[in-house]
Amino acid sequence: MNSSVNYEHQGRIALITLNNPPVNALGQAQRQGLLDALHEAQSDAQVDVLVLLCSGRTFIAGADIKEFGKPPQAPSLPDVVNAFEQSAKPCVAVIHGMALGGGLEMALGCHYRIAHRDAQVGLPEVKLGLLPGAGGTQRLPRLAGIGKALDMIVSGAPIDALQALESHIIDELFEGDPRAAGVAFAQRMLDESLGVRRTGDQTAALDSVDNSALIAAKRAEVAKRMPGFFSPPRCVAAVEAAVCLPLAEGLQRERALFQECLGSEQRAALVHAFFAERQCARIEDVPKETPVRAIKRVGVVGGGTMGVGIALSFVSAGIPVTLLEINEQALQRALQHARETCAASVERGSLSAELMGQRLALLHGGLDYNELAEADLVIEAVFESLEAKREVFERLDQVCKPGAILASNTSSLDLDVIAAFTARPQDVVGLHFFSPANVMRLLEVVRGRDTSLEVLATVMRLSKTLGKVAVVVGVCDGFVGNRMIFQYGREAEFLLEEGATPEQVDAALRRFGLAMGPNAMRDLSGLDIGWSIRKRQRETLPSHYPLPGVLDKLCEAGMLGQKTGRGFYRYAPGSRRPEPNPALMPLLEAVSREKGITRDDLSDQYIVERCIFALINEGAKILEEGIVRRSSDIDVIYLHGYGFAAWRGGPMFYADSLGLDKVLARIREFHQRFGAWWEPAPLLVKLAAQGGRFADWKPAS
Ligand code: 3H9
Repeated sequence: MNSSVNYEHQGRIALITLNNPPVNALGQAQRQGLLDALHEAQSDAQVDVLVLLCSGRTFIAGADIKEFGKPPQAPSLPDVVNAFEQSAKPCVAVIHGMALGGGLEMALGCHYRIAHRDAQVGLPEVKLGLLPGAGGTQRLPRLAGIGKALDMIVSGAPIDALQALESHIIDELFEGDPRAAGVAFAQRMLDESLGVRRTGDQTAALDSVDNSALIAAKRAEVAKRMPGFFSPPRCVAAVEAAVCLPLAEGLQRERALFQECLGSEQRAALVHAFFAERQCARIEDVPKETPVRAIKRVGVVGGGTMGVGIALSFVSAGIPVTLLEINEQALQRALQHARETCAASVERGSLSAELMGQRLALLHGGLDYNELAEADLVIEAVFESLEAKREVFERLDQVCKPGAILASNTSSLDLDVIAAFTARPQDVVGLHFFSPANVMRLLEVVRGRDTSLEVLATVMRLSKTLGKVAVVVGVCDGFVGNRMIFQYGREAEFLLEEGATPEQVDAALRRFGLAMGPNAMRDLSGLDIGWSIRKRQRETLPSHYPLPGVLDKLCEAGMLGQKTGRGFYRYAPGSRRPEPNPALMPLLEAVSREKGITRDDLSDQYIVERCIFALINEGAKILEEGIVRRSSDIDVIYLHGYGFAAWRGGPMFYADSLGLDKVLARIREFHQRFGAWWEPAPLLVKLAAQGGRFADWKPAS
C-alpha cells in the first residue's frame, strides 16, 4: 500500500492496519492507502472478510486537521468511507483508544464495529467550527437515533464504549489486544455468515420517535446557548437531512453544509486555537530530554481564596498538599472553605461524595514552616506585597529540602526580586493561577532570569497532570494577561465617561465574543481589587491614567460590586442578576462634567474597537519585548483565562484576520485623539508596513 497502511491476510481474513503516529489522523496518503487496501481485498480471491484496525495508542482521531484550508486532494474522506460501506465483502472496524470525527465516520462506513472497553467515540468537529463531513451526520442517527446523534454532534463530546454499545453505535466490546479481537470477530463473521450490513441502509432508529420535535428543541437550544456560533445550527440542519432525505441526498446536503463551515472564519479561528494550545507546550531551549523532578508532595503558603483553590487543584490530581496558615483560626477558615467548595461540587453533581472524601483526605493543614521541609514544590499564595513575599521566601529557603521548587503565585510583582530573597533563584518560578484556581484551566508559568530548564520542564509536565493549559511568560508588570487587561479595562471605563452605559458596553463585548462584559466582570471580582493598583499606576504612569474616574468614585461610595449589592449594576439580596443601578448615572454624569467630556452616543463597533484594539496594541508590545515567544501564546492566555471566544481565535489572531494595517490605522486615530496611552506598538507599525502578521513574527534569537 504505502508506508502508513499495511495489508496482509490470515487465511480468509484481510487485515488493513493504519499506522500514522501519534493519533492515526487521516491525511491524503492515509486515505489513498486505505482505498488501495480495500481494492486489494476486493480483488483478493482468498479473502472473504476485512478487518480495519490501527496500530499505536489509538484508532483514528479524525481527518488531518493540518489539511483544512489547503486545496483538497483526492481521494476525499467521504469517498473512502462510501467505498468501505459499498464493499462487497463484510468489514469490521476494531476501535481502541479513540475514534473521533473522520475516525468514527470510517468505522460507521464499516459493516460492524467492536471497541475496547476503555475506548471512546465521538464527533468533535463542532469544536473546530465544522460538522462531520464524511457521512457522520447521516449514519450516526441511523444507528443511535436522532436525539443521541444531535447531542453528540452539537456538543462534540465523546462517549465511552459502554454508552456507544447501548446506543447501538458499537456491536461488541472487547478486552486485550485489538488485533486478536479483530481476528476473533472476523472468524465469527465467517463461521456465522455475518454478511454485509450497510449503516446507510438502516432506518429503524429514524422511524421510532418524533424526530421533528427533537430537531426543533435542539435548534432552539443552539440559538439560546450558542449565539454567534457558525457551525452548531448547521450541525442540526445536517442531521435533519438524515430524517428528510434518502442517504445519497443527505450526504450531499451534509457536504454542502460542511463546505460552508470549512470556508468560515470561525473554522480558521478554532483550528488556530487547537494548534495554539498544543504549541504553547513547546519551549525552544527546553529539549524533550530535559530531566524533570518528581512532584509527590506539595506545600501551599496562604489559605485565602487563591491558596485554597490551588490546593484543591493538586488534591484533585491525587497529589497531597500541606496548606500553611499563620494561626489556627485562619487555618480552620481555609480548610472549611476547601470543604465547602467540594461540597458545592457534590451538590451540583460534578463530584461524587466518595471522590470528595478522597480529595479532602489528601489536604492537611499546618502552622509551622518546618512541615514543608519534605515538599517537592511549595507555592506561595499570600498577600500581594513584596515585603510579605520576602518573609515567605526567606523562610522557605531555610526549611525546604535542596531541589524543592519554590513558586510564587504573584500576579504582578517582579519574580526576579522574589527569587533574590533566596539563595537558590534557579529553583524559583512563578505559577500564576487564575481564580477560581481549581476551575480555571490557564496557568501563566513565569520564567525568571535564573529559573533552571529543569524547573521549567517540571512545572510544564506538572501542569498536564493538573489538567491546566500552561503558557510560559517572562517577567513584567502584570505578566501577559493582566498587563493587557489593564488597557482593556481602562478603555471600558473611559467609554462610560464618554457616554456609554455599562449595559451597552457589556452587551457589545459579549456579542463580540467575550463570555462576560467588563463591567459585570468587575462587579463579580470586586471593584476594590484594582483600586490600589490604579493608585500605584497613577503615581508611576500619570500620562496613562490621569484622573480618578468612575471606578474610584464607585469605590469611594462603597459600591464595590456584587459583594455590596451595588457596583456598576444593582443586585437584589442573594441574587447575581444585574439590574440597572440608579445611583450610577448621576455619578457618571458628574465624572464626565469634572473631566470636561461631552457625553455622546457611541456605537457598538466603536466600543469593541476601543477595548479590543487596546488589548492588541499591548499584546504587540509584549510580543516584541519577548515576554512570550509567539503571538499564539497570547491567544491561549485570552481563550483560557479571560473568556475570549475560541471562535475568535484570540486577540492576536483576530488582529491578523482583520489585517494589521486596518488595526494600526484605527489605533493611530485613537492615539491622536486620546494621547500617550494609545502610542502604537512599534512591532505593529513594522508588521503593518510589511503586510505581515503577528503569527509569522519570530523574535531575533
Ligand atoms: C474531521 O475529522 C473532519 C471529518 O468529519 C470530515 C472530513 C472531510 N489532525 O492533542 P495531543 C496532533 S475533523 C492532525 O497533544 P492527546 C496534535 O496536533 C477532526 N493532527 O494528544 C499533536 O501534535 P504535536 C476531528 C492531530 O493525547 C499530536 O497529534 N478530530 C490531530 O492529548 C498529539 O495530540 C478531532 O477534532 C488531527 N486530527 O489528545 C480530534 N489530532 O505532537 C482532535 C491530534 O505535533 N484531536 N493531532 O503537537 C484531539 O482531540 C486530541 O489530539 C486527541 C489526543 C484526543 C486525539
